[in-house]
Amino acid sequence: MDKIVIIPTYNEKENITLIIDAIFALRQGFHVLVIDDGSPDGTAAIVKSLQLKYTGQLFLEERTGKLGLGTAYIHGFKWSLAKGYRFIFEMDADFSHNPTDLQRLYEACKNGADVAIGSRYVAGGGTVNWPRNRILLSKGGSLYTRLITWMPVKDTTAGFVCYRAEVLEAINLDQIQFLGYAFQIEMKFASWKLGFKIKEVPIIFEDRKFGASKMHKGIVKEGILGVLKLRWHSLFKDYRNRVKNTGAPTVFPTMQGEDQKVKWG
Ligand SMILES: Nc1nc2c(ncn2[C@@H]2O[C@H](COP(=O)(O)OP(=O)(O)OP(=O)(O)O)[C@@H](O)[C@H]2O)c(=O)[nH]1
Ligand SMILES: [Mg+2]
Repeated sequence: MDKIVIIPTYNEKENITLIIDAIFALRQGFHVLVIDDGSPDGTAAIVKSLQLKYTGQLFLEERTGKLGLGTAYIHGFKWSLAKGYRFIFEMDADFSHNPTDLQRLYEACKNGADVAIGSRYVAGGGTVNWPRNRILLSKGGSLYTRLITWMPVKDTTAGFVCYRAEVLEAINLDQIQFLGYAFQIEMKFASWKLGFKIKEVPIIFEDRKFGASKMHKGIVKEGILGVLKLRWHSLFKDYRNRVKNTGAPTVFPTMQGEDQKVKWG
């Protein structure tokens, strides 16, 4: 029970078999957990059929509707902690993240980092085939986040990450509020505020070739407001204590908890 890659999916039938096969083809002992939000295209059924081939290494959690990337990951984090995994990865299904980079993130965590981020914006990192407006949005978002929060991370919206289990255990996951890019920013912000060591590992990020993007204006809006909220709460509302796990057991399974999120005061 060493390492597990969490892949959230919504309508990824063109990618899901290929990405799962690619991870197991590495033969580096990664297990995979897919969190599917009732994809109408039948992504979950494909995963179920692959489970026969990858028994005991490929897992599926199904939720009833599109509940967002953030709550999918929180669900996956709790599931993975409950099973005892020590290195827990976030990765997209659409090949924007190259499976061969998983081992580099793992090694960074093995060699001293608590959180290893696959980063587009450190030397050696970059993007391929991404439209100019997406690059601008992503780079602008990262810069904006750094200006407001002073967080020492270059790629703040990155979604290719390895967390040591200790980090996720230390965070009160029920207090993570956001869903889209802001979720990625908040996880890094919480890790940093709790004093964990974050390392950025350069990666080349490629635009998806198959399937449709789930990106929409609401995600950007949540990011812009969310960063201000994080800063405000860390200045005046004791964010650090709020997000620290005080030892109360995290509830699992979380389907109900996801609907009953604690609202920020
Ligand atoms: N379970 C679940 N997965 C989601 C949800 N929204 C997106 N995903 C998955 O999260 C991953 C990232 O979503 P993408 O649409 O690729 O988002 P993105 O990478 O920001 O956008 P693109 O660059 O346009 O691809 C993919 O594996 C999606 O299938 C959701 O609400 N629930
Ligand atoms: Mg994508």
